[in-house]
Amino acid sequence: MTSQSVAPSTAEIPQPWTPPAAPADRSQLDPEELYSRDEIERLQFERLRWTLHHAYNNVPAYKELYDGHGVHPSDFKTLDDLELFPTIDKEFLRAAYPFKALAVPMEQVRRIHASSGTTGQPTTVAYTENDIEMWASLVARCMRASGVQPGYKVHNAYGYGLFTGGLGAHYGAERLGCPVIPMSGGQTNKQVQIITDFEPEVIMCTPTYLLALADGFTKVGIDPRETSLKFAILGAEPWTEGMRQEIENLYDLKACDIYGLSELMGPGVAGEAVETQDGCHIWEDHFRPEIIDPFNGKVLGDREEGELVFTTLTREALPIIRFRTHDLTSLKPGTARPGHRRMNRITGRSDDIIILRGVNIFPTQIEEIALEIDTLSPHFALEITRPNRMDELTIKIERRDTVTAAEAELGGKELIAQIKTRVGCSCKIEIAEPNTLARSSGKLRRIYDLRELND
Ligand code: DLL
Repeated sequence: MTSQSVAPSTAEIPQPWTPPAAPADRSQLDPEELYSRDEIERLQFERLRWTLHHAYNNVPAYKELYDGHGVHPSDFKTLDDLELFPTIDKEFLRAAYPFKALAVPMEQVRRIHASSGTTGQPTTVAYTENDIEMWASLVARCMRASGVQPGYKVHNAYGYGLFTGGLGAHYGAERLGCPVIPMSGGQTNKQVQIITDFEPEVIMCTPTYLLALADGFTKVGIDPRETSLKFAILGAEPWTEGMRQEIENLYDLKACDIYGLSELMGPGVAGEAVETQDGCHIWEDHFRPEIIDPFNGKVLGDREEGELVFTTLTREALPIIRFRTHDLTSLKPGTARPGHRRMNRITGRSDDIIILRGVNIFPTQIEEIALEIDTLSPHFALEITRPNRMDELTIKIERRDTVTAAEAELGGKELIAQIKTRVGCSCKIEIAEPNTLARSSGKLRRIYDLRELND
């Protein structure tokens, strides 16, 4: 598959996308939202061609990867040829930490975010001005599809900071012509007060946080149905149709899903239309999705369940080609935006990541910390429950048989503190006696997710 042809330089393949100016009437759809499937695929082909050359010519890690596999961007002659190129995953980006995967000089970078990693080392996400514009326009597109109109006040309770949720939602709301209340996460009492006083029509946060917030309203004698909220745009963690029903009934509002991941840009890769509420439309003018068999990497057809893989089509600072998300789902034809396919709700992950209140946690992170505390053994299980509508993590961990229960309790306290600082989540600890946690064929089952997501 090695190509003899000389690679056209990126200069010969001009970037096929320049960010459009915000339309005067921001409630209008972007022209690409109305493209037919054929138009979308033609655009994808052009943009993929550019992306492959851009990555190959400017990111040594891609060049090395493709040379090693005997493929070259000039082998890409039809959309199906994307399969010729190897997939990448978080490891690829981790190896390039912090800036080795950048495809543009630093003076063109305007923002840097980071996503949580498995071993404490995050991966970096960088954006040019065009990338930020594209991101804002796609979040605005999701919000508009979900019923938000210019002028609606948006209470943004996604976390601000390195996490892409806060600033991603913020720029999207501004782009749509909405005043944003940059609340960030936490401080439930304050959130209750601000929503009561400012009367926003829209809230953006994780679905479980919106449920917890309902309890905050009830505690101070306010019926959530009496608040000003009319639209909720919820994502960053898996949720179900059952939870949608519960949220809509509790608040008397319309709740829509929003999907995204840091490596691709953040929230806004896909969003749900309020009139159909039938799954997120993936914005295929900027991202090409594929579903693969997680075991052998084979590309599967629409409606077949597998692992979602994404390629960015217009990202300048950090082109991402065939990134394995580990999210399990399937693709189905578009409805409200027929040219763009929809994704089913995420049913799980092909790795064992836990998403707890929007924070990504890997058992290996806990393991690493537990191993540093000499009164605790590496034998533990993670139990996730949802009492009072908020996710809770309990770590059941065996003490070492050389120490007393009291010494192990002290170690447990240290573990809680370390996890809070290094992973960013609160948890409970239960110290177990040595050799009491269930093992099957020598392996300890790490995760017991008791949240009843499969409704
Ligand atoms: O969670 C970006 C985001 C912020 C999306 C705000 C939506 C709203 P990461 O922290 O990199 O980025 O986590 C990405 O979260 O691979 C999924 O497993 C999960 N995820 C995100 N949105 C959804 C959703 C942000 N709507 C990982 N449904 C992804 C289910 C979701 N899972």
